[in-house]
Amino acid sequence: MPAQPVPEKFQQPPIDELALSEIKSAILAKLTLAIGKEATQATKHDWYKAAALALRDRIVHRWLVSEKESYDAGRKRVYYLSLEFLIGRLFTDALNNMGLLAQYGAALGDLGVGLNDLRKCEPDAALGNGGLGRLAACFMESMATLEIPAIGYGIRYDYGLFRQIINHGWQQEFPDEWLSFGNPWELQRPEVVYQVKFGGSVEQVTDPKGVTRAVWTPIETVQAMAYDTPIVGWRGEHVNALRLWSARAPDPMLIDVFNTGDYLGATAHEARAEAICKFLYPNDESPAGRELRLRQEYFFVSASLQDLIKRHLDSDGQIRNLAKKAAIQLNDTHPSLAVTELMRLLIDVHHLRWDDAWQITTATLSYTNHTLLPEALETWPLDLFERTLPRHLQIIYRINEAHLALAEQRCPGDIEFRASVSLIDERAGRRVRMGHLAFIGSHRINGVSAMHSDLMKETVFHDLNHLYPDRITNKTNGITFRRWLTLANPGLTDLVRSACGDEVLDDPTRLDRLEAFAGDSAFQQQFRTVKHRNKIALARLISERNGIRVDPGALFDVQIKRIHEYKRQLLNVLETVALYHAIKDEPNRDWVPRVKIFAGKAAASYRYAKLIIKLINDVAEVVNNDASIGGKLKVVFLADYNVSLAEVIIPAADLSEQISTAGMEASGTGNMKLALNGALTIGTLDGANIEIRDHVGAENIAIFGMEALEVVARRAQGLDANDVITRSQPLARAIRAIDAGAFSPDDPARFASVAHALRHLDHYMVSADFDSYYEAQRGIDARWAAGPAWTRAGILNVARMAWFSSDRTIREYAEDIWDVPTRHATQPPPARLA
Ligand code: HBZ
Repeated sequence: MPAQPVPEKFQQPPIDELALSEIKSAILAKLTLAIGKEATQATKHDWYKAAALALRDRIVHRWLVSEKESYDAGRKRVYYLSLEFLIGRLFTDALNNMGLLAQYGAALGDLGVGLNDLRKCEPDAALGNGGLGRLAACFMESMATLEIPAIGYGIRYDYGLFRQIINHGWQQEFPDEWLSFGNPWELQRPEVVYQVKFGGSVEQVTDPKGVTRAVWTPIETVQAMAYDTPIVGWRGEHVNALRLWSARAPDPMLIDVFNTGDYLGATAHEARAEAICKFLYPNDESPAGRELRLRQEYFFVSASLQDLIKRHLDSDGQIRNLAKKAAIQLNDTHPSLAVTELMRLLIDVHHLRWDDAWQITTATLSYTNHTLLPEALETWPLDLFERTLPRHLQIIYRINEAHLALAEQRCPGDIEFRASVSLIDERAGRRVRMGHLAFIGSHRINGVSAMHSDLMKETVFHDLNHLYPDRITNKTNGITFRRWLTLANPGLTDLVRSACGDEVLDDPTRLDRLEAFAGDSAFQQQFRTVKHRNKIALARLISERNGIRVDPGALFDVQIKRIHEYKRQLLNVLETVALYHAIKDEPNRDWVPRVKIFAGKAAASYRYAKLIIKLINDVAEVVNNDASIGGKLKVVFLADYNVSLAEVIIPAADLSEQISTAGMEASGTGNMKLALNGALTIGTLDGANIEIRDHVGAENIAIFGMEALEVVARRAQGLDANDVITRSQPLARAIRAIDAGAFSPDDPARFASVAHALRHLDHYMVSADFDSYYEAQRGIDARWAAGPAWTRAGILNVARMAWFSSDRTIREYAEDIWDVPTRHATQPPPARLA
C-alpha cells in the first residue's frame, strides 16, 4: 500500500528567509545584551541561553494573550498541586510545540552552532522521583495543548533528584545542581510573595457581637516567592504557567545578633526557612517521616491557595463562587493539607460559615491516588502535626466529628468501621491519615488505571468508599506524544507521518492507519531501519559511558524505572543469570543475542534496592567478560537515569520489561512510552499493562505470571518459596550461584540476604513467578527469530497506542472531575508561524 500523501495544510512551512533573519537577530541580541558576550567569545552554553531567551520572548507574548483571553472570558481554571514536576529539558519541547524546530535549527546553523549541541547544554529539571512527577509534567503539556487555563503549583527545589554515580557497582548520591548556570525559562516574581506561618497556639476569642472565632498566633513566618515557567501547548496556541515557590526568611539577617559577633546565629532562621526548598525528597513509595517534609507540604499548599484565592477575587470578587471558577487537583497525598488550609482561609480569613466553607472545599478539590502500598500512605504523628500546624489540627478534629457521625449513621455501633474511616489512626501511636483527609475533602478521588481504581475500592479505601459511594473514579494515565514520539523518535515520527498523514500530529487516533502497513514488507523494512538507527545511537552511548560494546543487531531488552522490590528488577537479573547458565551449557546453540539494559535510581535509604543495583553490576561484570558465551548476552546498567536518558533508550528498545508483582504497580507510564515506540511488552497483568493488552491485542504482548488475586492467595499461605525452587532447576541453580558468590568473588557472602529472601521471604513472588517469566522470555526469543512477525507486532503496538495519549486522560479529567471545556481533538488550530 503506498504511503498517503501529506495534505497541504499540514505540511511544514518552508523556511522563510525573513523569519530566519529575525530569529538570528533575536539570538544575537540576547547574546550581547542579556549574556554580555560577543559571538566570537561565546561558549556553547552562552549560545544555548541566548537561543532559549529569544524563544522565551515569543512564548511570553502568547502567554500574555492566553492569560488575558481566559480572564476576560471569566473561564474556570485548573490548579494542579504537586510536590513533583519531572520536566526534563524544555528547549526542543518548546521549539517543537511552537513549530519553530526547523527554523531554529537553520538559524543556529547559520550562526555556526548546532541545535543538537545546544540542546545538550540544558540540564534536566529533575524535580520529581519517578512516574508521579513525570505524569504531572505530561499533564501540564496536555492542559496547555487542550487550551485549559491551568497553573501547576510546586516547589522550586535548589537541588532536584540526586545525581546517581555508580562506583564499583554501588550507587552513590550527589547533589543535582541544576540551577548553577541559571535557568533561562523561569521568570522570578519578587512581587508575588506570600507569608506562610508555622507553630504557635490557637485561642478561642469572642468578639463584641458574641461570635467566637479561632485566633491562631503562629511563631514563625516563611515567605514564599513565585518563579514562573511558561508551558506551551502543541501548535503554540495556548501557554500556561508552572508556578514554583522558593522559600526565604522575612528578615534575611538579624543585625543586632550579627553585631554581637554571632555570625551564624544571625542567619540561623534564614537557613531554617530556606531549608524548605533546598531539595526534593528522594523517596519513592515511602513517606519521609521528617518534620521538614511536613513543612514543605504546608509551605507550597498555603502559598498556592493564597495565590489562587487572590486571583479568583481579583477576577470574580466573590469568594462564594470559588468552586465555579477553580478546580484544584491534588497529586497524591502530598498536598492533602489543602483540605484544612482551604477551610482555614475560608473561615478564619474570609469569614464563611463552616458548612458553606466545607461545601466549597469539597466541590473545589479532587485527589489522585498513585499507590496502594499501605506503607506509602502518608500519616503524621499527632504531636508533630500539632506543633507545626495547631490550627489545622483543630480543623481536622472538627471535620472528623461530622465525618464520624456520618459513619455512625451508616453503620451504627460498628466501632471497627469508625476506627477504619477516622482521620486519626489510633493503632500505631496517634497519627493523622493524609489519604483519608484528601478523600473526605474531595468530590472525586481517582486511581490511575482501571485495575488500580478497582483495587482502591476493595482495599485501602474500602470503608471510605462505602461511606461516600460514587466518589472513586478511574482516569487511566497517559503520556504526551509530543515528547515521547515526535521529539524522542524523529525517525519513527517521519515514518508515521508518511503512512498516516500529518493529521496524526494533532489527532493520535490516526495512528490506526498504520494497521494497513503492518504486514507490508517494504514498510516493515523501513520500520526496522528506524529502530536500528536508534539502537546504533544507544549502543554508542553505552560504549561512551560504560565502555561496553553491544551489537545493535541484538535484542535490546530494557527495564528502566525506579529500583524497587515490587518492580522486580531482581526477577530480570535471575532470568539473566539462568540464561547465562543455559548459554554456557550449550554455547553453540542458535541463541538470540540479547542486551539487558537497566537504568534507575534507588532511594538513598533503601539498602536492599541499592544491593540489587550492585547485583546487576556484578552480574554484568562476569557475563560481559566471559568469552565462552561469544557475546550472546550483555548486561548494562546505565547510571543516572533521567528524562533525557529515557528519550535515548526508549526509541531503541525492542522489549519492554513491565514485570511488577501483580496488584502493586498502580499504572506505569514507561510501559506506554515503550509500546508507543514499537517495543513489545513482557509483563504481568498489573496496572495499565492490562489496558495496553486490551488495546494492542493479546497476541502482541507477552503476559506471564500470577494475577493479583493469586498473589494475595499465595501470600496468605506463607512466603516460603521452596516448593517452586525444587521444581525449577534453572531457578535453583541461579539462586545457588548468587548465594555462592559466583558474581561476587571478592565478597562471596554479599548477596546471601538476596538468596535467603528468594528462598524464604518471597513477598514479591520473584521465585514464584520465575518459571512463567523464563518461559515467556523464551517465547520472546522464538518470536524475535521469526523476523517479520516481530516487526508486525511492533508496528501494531504503535498503531494501537493512541488511547494512551495524555490528551485523552486530561479530557477525561476535564469532563468528569473539573467540569472545564477543552479544545476539540480533531480540529487542530490553524498552523501559524510565530
Ligand atoms: O505514579 C507512580 C506509580 O508507582 C506508577 O505506577 C504510576 O504510573 C505513576 C503515575 O501515576 N508513583 C510514584 O511515582 N510515586 C512517587 O514517586 C512517590 C514520591 C514520593 C512519595 C511517594 C511516592 O512520598
